[in-house]
Amino acid sequence: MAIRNVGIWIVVLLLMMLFQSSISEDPRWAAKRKRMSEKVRKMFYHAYDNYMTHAFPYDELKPLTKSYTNSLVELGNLKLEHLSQEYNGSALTLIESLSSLVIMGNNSEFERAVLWLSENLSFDVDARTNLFECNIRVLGGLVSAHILATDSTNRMVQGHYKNQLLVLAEDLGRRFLPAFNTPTGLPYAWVNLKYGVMENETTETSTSGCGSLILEMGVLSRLTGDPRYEFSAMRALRTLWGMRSSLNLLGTTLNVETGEWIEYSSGIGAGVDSFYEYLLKAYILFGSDELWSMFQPAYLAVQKYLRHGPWYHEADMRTGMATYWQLTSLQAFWPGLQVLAGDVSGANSSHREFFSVWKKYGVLPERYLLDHQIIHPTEKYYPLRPELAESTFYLYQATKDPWYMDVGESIIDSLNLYTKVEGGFASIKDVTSMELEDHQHSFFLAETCKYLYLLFNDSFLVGRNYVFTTEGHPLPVLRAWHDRLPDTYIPSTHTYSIENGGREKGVSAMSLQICPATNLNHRDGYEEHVESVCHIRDLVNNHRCFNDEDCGVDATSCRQRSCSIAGFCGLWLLT
Ligand code: DMJ
Repeated sequence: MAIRNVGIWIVVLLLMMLFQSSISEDPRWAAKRKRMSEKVRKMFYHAYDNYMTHAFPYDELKPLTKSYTNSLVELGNLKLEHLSQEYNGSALTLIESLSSLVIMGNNSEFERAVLWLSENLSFDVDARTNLFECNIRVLGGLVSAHILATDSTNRMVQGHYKNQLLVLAEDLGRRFLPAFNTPTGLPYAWVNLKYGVMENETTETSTSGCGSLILEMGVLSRLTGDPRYEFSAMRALRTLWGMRSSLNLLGTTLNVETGEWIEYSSGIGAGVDSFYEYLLKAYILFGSDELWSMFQPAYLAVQKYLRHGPWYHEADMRTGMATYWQLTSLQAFWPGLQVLAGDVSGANSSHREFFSVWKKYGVLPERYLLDHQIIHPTEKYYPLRPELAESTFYLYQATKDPWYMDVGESIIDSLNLYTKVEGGFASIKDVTSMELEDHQHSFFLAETCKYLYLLFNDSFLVGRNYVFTTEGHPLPVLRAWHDRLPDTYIPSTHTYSIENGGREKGVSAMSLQICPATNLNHRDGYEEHVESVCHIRDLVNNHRCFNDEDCGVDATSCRQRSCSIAGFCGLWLLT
C-alpha cells in the first residue's frame, strides 16, 4: 500500500514538474507573439492596401488581375441567376475590415473608413442578395463598427460621428424584413434590397441561412429600440427548432413556405454550422434560458450521432444513421465552439484532426473523404477560410498551450507561401497543385487575419467581454442587453489585478463574467476571482487543472465545472 502511494506521488511529482516546466513564461514565447502578430499585421495590410488601391469602393479584390468584383450579389448564388445590372458594389471588404482595423489599433484608418461609408453607402439598390451573407457581412460589420465607434474608448474624433453606421444598419435591417413574410416565419434565402422578395423566388433555404440571424438582428433591435428585427430572427429560430427530429437533429435544407425538410442529412458543416454557433453565442450575449435549452440538446445530439472519435460525419436526422463520411473545411469552426461550451478536451482532439489534414495538404481542402482519406474529386479548393485559425485562437485562449501558437505559425507560413501574390492574397483553386484563383474573399480580412492576430496579440480583449459573430465581428456582452447578468457584473470598467510572474497582466478573451466574479472558488479558505466561461484562472498551473476545485464556476450557466483527466476544466456536458 505504502509503496503504491509512493509510486503515485512520484507520478504526481513528475507530472507537476512537467507542467511546471511549461508554466514559467519562456521569453521566446513573448518574442514569438510579437514577431507573429507583426507578420499578421503585414498580411492584413497587404490584403487591405491592395483592396483599397485596386478594388475599393467595389466589393472584393481580384488579386491576380488587380481588379475588382461586385460579389455581394453573388455570395451563396452558385448559379449566378438574377444578377442585377444596376449594382455597383457596397465597399464590402471595407465594411468587413472595420473591426479588424480597430483590433489592430488603427483608429485613424477606422475613422476614415467610417466617415467614407457614412457619406457614400446606400442600400437602395436593385440587388438580390443572400439574406444570411448580407446579414453576417454587412449588417454585422456595421453594427459592430457602430459599437466600436461609440464605445468608451472614443475612436472617432468628437463630433464627426452621428450614428451614421447605425442609421445605415437600420435601413438595411428594414430591407431584410420582407424576407420573413412567410406562413412559417422562416425567411426566404434571398431578398432584393430595393424591391423585397422577388416573384417566383426560391422557397429553399438552409438551416444556417434561416437560423443564424439572431446576433446581428438582436443587436440591431437593442441599439434602435425597434423589436422587429430580434422578433423576426427569434421567431425563425423557434420555428426551425420546432422542426428538429426526435433525436434533436436538424437537416440541411428546407422549404420556408411549408416548413418541410428538403435535405434530411444533418451535419456541422456547410448549411448548418452557424446555427449551432448562434444558439450558444446568442445565449452568451443575451442570456436567455430559451437559447441554452436549445443549444444544450442540440450539442449533445451532435456528439451522440455525428461524432466518430475526433471526426464528425453527417447522419440522417430521422434515424441517426451515418450518411456522408466527409470532413469539410467549414467544420473546423467546431472546436472553437466547443471551447465556448466548456468542452475543451473535445475541442482539442477534433482540432488536432483538422490540423493534421491541413499539414497533409499545406492548407485545408474544402472537402475530404474521411472513409478513403482522400480529397473530394471536385471540391479541392481553399478560399482563404478562417475556421482553423479561429479554433486555434479559442483553444490558445482556453489552454495557453504554446503548441497552438505553433499551429498559428504554420497557418501563417502556409498562407504566405501559397496564397500571397503581389496584388493581395489569392484563393487556392486546387490544393493538390496550389493553382490560384483570382479572388480575395472579404472574410480573409474580417476573420482569417483577425483570428491569427488575436492568437498572438489579444490586447484588444483585455478587460472586455466580446462575442464574435460568425463573420468575426465583435459584439460586447452588456448588462443592459442581458437577461441574467447580476448587478455585481461590471462589463467595461472592470479590470483584474492578476499578474503572471510579473510578465503579463490582464484577463483572457473568454472572461465572460456573467456570474459574480468573486466568492465563487474557495481554496485554502480565501475568496478569489474566478475567471472565464471555459477555462481555469490564468495563474494556475499553466491553465491546467489538477482537481475540480481548480476549475471554478461556468460563468454563463453558473454551474460548477470539473477537471478532466487531461487536465482541462469544462462543463462536461456529456456526463
Ligand atoms: C464566413 O463567411 C463565415 O464564417 C460563415 O459562417 C461561413 N464561413 C465563411 C468563411 O469560411
